[in-house]
Amino acid sequence: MSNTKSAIITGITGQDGAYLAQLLLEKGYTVHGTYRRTSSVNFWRIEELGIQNHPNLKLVEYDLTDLSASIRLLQETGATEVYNLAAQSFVGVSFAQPHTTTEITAVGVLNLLEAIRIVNTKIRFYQASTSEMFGKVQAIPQTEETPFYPRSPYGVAKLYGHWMTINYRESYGIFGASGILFNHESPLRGREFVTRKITDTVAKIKLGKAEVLELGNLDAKRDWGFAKEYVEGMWRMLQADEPDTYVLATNRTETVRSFVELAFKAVDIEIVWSGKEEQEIGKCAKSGKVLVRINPQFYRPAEVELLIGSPDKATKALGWKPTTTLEELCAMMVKADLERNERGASF
Ligand code: NDP
Ligand code: GDR
Repeated sequence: MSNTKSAIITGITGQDGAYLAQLLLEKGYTVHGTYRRTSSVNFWRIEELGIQNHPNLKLVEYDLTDLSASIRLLQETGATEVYNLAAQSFVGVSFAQPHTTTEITAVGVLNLLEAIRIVNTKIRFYQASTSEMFGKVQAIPQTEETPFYPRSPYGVAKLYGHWMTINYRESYGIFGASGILFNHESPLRGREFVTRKITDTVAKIKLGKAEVLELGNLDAKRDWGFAKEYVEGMWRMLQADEPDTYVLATNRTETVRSFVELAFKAVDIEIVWSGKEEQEIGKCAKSGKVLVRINPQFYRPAEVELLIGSPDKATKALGWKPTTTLEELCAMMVKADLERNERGASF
């Protein structure tokens, strides 16, 4: 039987938007993917996935900060599920642009919730919440019950969106699900995020197109999973009988330094470390050449030192489980970056 469901994905030009669109199209949905007006087109991710010309994919121009546009988006598409993935999602930039981050990442959520309240309270809503809300962590591992302590304007803005989703669930009976997702990466990750910055630079070093990888805090620990698996969890949250809050994570944490080692290992380079903190360097074990060094510019005013999440609730209630290991994920990203750099791709 064909599925006639129709969904809105805000932020289809982002990593998760592209993977989620692919998943929903495979499931027979009509997908209304929103993008912002920009001076240059920005559809490389849906092109990489080969879905840009899918007959059931409709691209809609939309900005999350516009309330009346949010209302019209719901009215004109008639969608029954909304996945709110749009955000100013880069933690580092949120310190430099706290107002913009708040307008998009916090108030934008309110715009969509208000639009649902006005247009049709039966629309199911997914909010892209984040482990950044745990910030200075109050328990290990972090679960749905762990108290929040955000450490960036981005984390604070996301906490607002998370609580508003719960508030509209409790006040108006809206099916608002909040997914507290830990870091998830892929070959479609933006190059400003640390994993992709590492895999892209390692590929360039291997190909002789870059000399050195410059990073900030190597001691930060993250729970990294594969994005394609996480969007499946988002979909499952909206198919459940009741709206709820779920953590999606792998329950494994590694330092940025370990991810650097893994990425170089994927191109057969062993890294040896010396020096401390801002003086730390990583050298090629064979040649002695410096390949990694610290640039204080990449440190943040306040850091989230350690994240590790328990996905137990999602596993029990939704049957969701991550399967790709960090080694597999890192090797997949390095391979994609080698191939892109060889063909001179600009993303
Ligand atoms: P990306 O940064 O790759 O994508 C963000 C998307 O939001 C882009 O499509 C971007 O458009 C869009 N966007 C930004 N501002 C606006 C606006 N004002 N109006 C409409 N669209 C806008 O993020 P990810 O795909 O990695 O993440 C998806 C969501 O999940 C985000 O909300 C993020 O905060 C959250 N999240 C991500 C995690 C991760 O590890 N990836 C973990 C936990 C939560 P444009 O291309 O034009 O910039
Ligand atoms: P994060 O991801 O802040 O966890 O947010 P990011 O990859 O930017 O940073 C992870 C950790 O690496 C450290 N780091 C560096 N980070 C970047 N970007 N660049 C560097 O050069 C560098 N050197 C060290 C950071 O300090 C940090 O500790 C991501 C985003 O996707 C959010 O939208 C999402 O909510 C969270 O993951 C979960």
